[in-house]
Amino acid sequence: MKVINSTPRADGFYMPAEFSPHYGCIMIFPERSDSWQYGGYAARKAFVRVAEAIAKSEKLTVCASSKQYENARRMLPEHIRVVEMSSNDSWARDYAPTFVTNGKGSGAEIRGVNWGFNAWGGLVDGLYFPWDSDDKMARKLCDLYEKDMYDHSDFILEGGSIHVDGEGTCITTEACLLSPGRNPSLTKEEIEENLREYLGVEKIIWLKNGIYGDETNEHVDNICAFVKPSEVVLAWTDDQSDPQYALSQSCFEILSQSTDAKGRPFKIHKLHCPKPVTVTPEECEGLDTMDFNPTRTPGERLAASYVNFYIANKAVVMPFFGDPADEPARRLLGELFPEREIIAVPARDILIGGGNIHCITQQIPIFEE
Ligand code: KQY
Repeated sequence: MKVINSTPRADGFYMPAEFSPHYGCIMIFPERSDSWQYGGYAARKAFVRVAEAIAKSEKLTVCASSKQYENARRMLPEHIRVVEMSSNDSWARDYAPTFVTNGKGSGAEIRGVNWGFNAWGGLVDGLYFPWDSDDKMARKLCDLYEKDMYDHSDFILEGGSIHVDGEGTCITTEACLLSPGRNPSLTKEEIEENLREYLGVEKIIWLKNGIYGDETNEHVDNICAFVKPSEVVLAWTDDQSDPQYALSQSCFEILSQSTDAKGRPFKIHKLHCPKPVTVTPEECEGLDTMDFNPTRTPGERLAASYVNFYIANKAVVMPFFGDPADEPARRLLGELFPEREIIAVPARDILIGGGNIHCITQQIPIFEE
């Protein structure tokens, strides 16, 4: 693996959209007992269901620690590759490389971008310490896939904080990218310049917020996602007494008044959230403490949203929560992705860890093998 001393944009590389055909996906097997209740048993089962759904239509590699390697190999079907790799937790979207490509289809070359990772805010408001093993994963995965790498590790960014349309547009949130634990010495304009250079985009759409209570400082991948160029789904509620109401309204206004990099207005599909999902005392009991503090408290609201889906080549893998909004969400995604099977996976055990299906998957574009 070679470290390239330029930027993707300068070399004609860009991050493709998640809905475009791709080679495969990376996940990380869950284990840490202050993230995943009862030692991660239920989370591992949920991850396996996500993995099986994704691997129906693309190649999947699951990274597992030396302690979990044997479990992972036994629980996952044999067509899923399992490799031993150390990490601090299981958020592939956020610290596996962001892959960029210089073309479409089988003639394309892909390269990885290694952003800096500091557990969603470092010593300011990060979610755990240390994060050094997570931070090394992009480099290790570029090596594993034999892909050259742009090293941009002096810029803090998680993959879940950006969405692109592959045609020059990036959507992100101010709450996250301008948070004091990320890149406090950079202005908004300088942050935009970094996104343009390393994602190969022309235009950044800044939403103000994401999902209420999202501990990542409100990653975009929980509130808004592209379903095709100039078409997005937006997490929504009509309940004016819900603090999410104002956040979703503000996103709607910004998106309605924006155009994408090609000058097209956005078509916005409202994807209604489930009723607030809160942590039970029993779930809290099953979580180990961190620095002598509980990681969750009974009644705490989790950042549940159906927008946190993964677009596989022939399927959309979506979370479901046992809520009346599950079925309407499944129907809407079915209408938006008529050529893909909609696979709904029970996601509460992933949500307790602080994220959902998009957060635990990182996509790899098509390349010349
Ligand atoms: O991308 C994410 N949603 C990750 C959240 C990490 C939470 C750590 N408990």
